[in-house]
Amino acid sequence: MKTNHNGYWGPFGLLNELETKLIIDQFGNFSDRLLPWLKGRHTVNPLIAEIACHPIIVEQLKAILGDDVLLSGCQIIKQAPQKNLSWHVDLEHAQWEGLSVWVALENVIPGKSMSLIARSQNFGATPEDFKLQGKDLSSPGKVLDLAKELDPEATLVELHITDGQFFIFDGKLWHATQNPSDSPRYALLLQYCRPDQKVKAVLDINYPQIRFHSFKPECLLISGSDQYGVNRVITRKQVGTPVRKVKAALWYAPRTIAYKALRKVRRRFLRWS
Ligand SMILES: O=C(O)CCC(=O)C(=O)O
Repeated sequence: MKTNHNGYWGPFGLLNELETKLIIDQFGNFSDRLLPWLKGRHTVNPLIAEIACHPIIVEQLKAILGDDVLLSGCQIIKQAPQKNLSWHVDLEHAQWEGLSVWVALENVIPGKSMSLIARSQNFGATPEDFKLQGKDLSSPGKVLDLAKELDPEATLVELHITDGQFFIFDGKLWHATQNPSDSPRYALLLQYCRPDQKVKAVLDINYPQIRFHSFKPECLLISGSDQYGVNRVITRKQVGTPVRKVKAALWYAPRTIAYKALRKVRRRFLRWS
């Protein structure tokens, strides 16, 4: 993977207001609860697969990953008013090498919604590692001070991105999101890799922990071909077929539902995490 010094690329223009609304509507058209796994919407939802294959995104990805590209996972993310997601890396990209694309859909505020530490993809450690060591990462200034100890040229970037635009980042880049407004904020996360990377299906992300399903997830071929055969690869034509939707809802999704129910019981009665 040809990464650049900063660990991110963009923002680039992609969607108009109508298109961003159509993506948000997919929440209602196919509930998250019926997905084969948390980040498996691309297997059942043709519109999301279409956006993931958008030529403007693919052109940028090919310049970084080469001609052969898979979509390993995706998620429509609703961030509640006044909520934030503290500093982290995309934990799956600690397991396999990949890129994330974040598409701003609604109520993204330029300079206030997405924060990055440029060059942090090479730190070899995550913000969670430092939190576990007792470091204070409670403000962007403190995160930057720590980052500068690791790389004096690291910088804090409050990304100037607006609804309809996307940016690409190395999965190991430190980032955080905030919604300082009184309305929900929506974004689409798309995760890509080369076909030689072995992808797993995310079951649960609870920073700094990530759990995976035991089944092999379906990855969508975005460009080129798969010469490796380490993943289950599908093409655009296979996305959202009735059989795939029924299997997602009746065979795969119940595993996530059962896991969540069990987790609730453990937390309530056994105080497990
Ligand atoms: O959109 C968000 O609030 C979170 C996106 C993100 O940082 C992630 O999924 O890793």
